[in-house]
Amino acid sequence: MSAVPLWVARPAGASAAGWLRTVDHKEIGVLYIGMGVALFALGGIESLVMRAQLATPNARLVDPELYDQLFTVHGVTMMLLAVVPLLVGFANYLVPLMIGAPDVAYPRLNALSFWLSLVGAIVVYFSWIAGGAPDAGWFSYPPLAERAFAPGPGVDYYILGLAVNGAGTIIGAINLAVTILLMRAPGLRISRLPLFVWMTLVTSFLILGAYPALSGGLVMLFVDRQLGGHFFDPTAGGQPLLWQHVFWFFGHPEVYILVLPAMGMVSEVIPVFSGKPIFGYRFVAASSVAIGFLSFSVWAHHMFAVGLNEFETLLFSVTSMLIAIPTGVKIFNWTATMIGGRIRLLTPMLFAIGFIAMFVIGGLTGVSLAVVPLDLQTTDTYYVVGHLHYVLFGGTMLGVFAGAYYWFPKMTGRLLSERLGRWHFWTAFVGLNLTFLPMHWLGVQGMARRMWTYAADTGWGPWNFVETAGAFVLAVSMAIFALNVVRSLRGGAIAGDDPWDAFTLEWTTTSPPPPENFRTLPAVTSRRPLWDRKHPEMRDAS
Ligand code: HEM
Ligand SMILES: [Cu+2]
Repeated sequence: MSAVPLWVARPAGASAAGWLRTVDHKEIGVLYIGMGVALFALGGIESLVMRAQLATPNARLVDPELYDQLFTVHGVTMMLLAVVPLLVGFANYLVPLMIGAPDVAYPRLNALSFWLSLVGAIVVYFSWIAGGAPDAGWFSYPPLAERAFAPGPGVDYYILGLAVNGAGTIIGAINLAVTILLMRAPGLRISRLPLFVWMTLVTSFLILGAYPALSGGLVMLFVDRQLGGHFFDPTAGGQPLLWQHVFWFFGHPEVYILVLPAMGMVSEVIPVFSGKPIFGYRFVAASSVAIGFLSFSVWAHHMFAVGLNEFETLLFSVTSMLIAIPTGVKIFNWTATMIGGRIRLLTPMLFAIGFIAMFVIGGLTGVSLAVVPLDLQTTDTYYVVGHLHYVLFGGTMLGVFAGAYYWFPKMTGRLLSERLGRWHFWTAFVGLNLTFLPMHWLGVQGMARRMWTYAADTGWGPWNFVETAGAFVLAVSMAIFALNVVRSLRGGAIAGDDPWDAFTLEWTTTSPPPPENFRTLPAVTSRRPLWDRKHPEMRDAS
């Protein structure tokens, strides 16, 4: 045994060249997470500029053209370039460790995925200095996105960037799915997979179903813009609505691509911090599969206002409401896991509980939007902006923070500070509700989304001011997290292998794990292999 921890001697750790050529899943995971954090910061800055512009009526901080670019790039960033890499990064790092594998199935392909994703993001951002960022919204509807209305290169950078980024994401999904299906430790049957791994598996299939639709649509839009095509051009017999169908066939599953992994993280945190196995494991896993299938059957709920026929309206309204069932199953199971448990209210658990509460709000407003008459009143208003941020910030991001506090010690060997963690949680919780709750009221009062300013006599000023104040509270909250990470990396408490008294395989190896992940693997005879080793008398039979 050498005195120097093995990870210090890693090839990548020492040099930039090492990071460029690494094919280790943990290091690629770290690269992905780094990319996600950087883009999340950019998307956050864009949102702060928008919120500053909207703080008071008749503001002139940015002009309408810039505002269009800001909401477009913010949407693209958050939906595709920031949070997907964050989640894929966690999956990359954790899945092999949680299934007792030395790496992913195709390590070199894994590096390719990451670099394609990053290059795609850079191409999108390059548009800022190459003649103007895209400005047709994150879903880039034609004819607005056609050359006649968006003559600058912004939408072309959007197309090229997302195509390259999407190729990376698709390859990454294949890699994760094959890894989970073929590389599990002996005894780790599918029915014993940790739930984060389950949800990563479902997410991988969602990516494989959804992203190719986006790629195909992007190619068609590119043909329209650059090669004289007319796919979406109504003046030449094209169909603008075709884009909407193709885009939302991707776009709705994308929401679950962002939400399911976060649900998976919460499904790991809640049982450990309740000192109990998850309640209804099979239902939690099966409901993920159900959500996966259903998510491909709801896309036109984004299109109720375009004039669908009665059958389509009814169909997409009903399927959208059906999704509430498997989602409700999960909420029920998490809550039932907590009931009667020995709850340790540490930071990961705080974020997990916050996730449930906020996701319920976002889910309920989602169901309200599936009610077609209500949707027709509120579509393209701030009600929708409020809804989607409860799902994606209140849901996904709080889930990611739960996972970040939970697994940071495994990845770095250091614990994050609980005191700063609590500050981070409560400022995030207060900030997000201040920012996003009043949006529902403004939306119902008629404030349209994507408006760059508003008149004083609308009366929308005060709530907008509250929202902007909330957004800056959120910014402070993110700064507290950054401080926490930096301080812990410098001198946080040493974590040890298993700081949370956890259940699953990743906690049996050192923190951080050695290059080969495991020196010895415990026998897997249940869903909680580490728990069984610690408490042989309480071994469960599943
Ligand atoms: C950091 C806190 C955030 C703030 C303060 C914020 C704020 C905003 C604002 C002001 C808009 C523009 C509304 C409009 O003019 O229509 C917007 C749009 C949007 N945001 Fe955020 N946001 C945040 C985080 C997120 C996250 C985490 C996601 C997704 C993971 C997200 C996804 C979106 C999307 C998809 C749009 C719509 C863009 C479009 O209309 O094309 N946001 N956000
Ligand atoms: Cu949807």
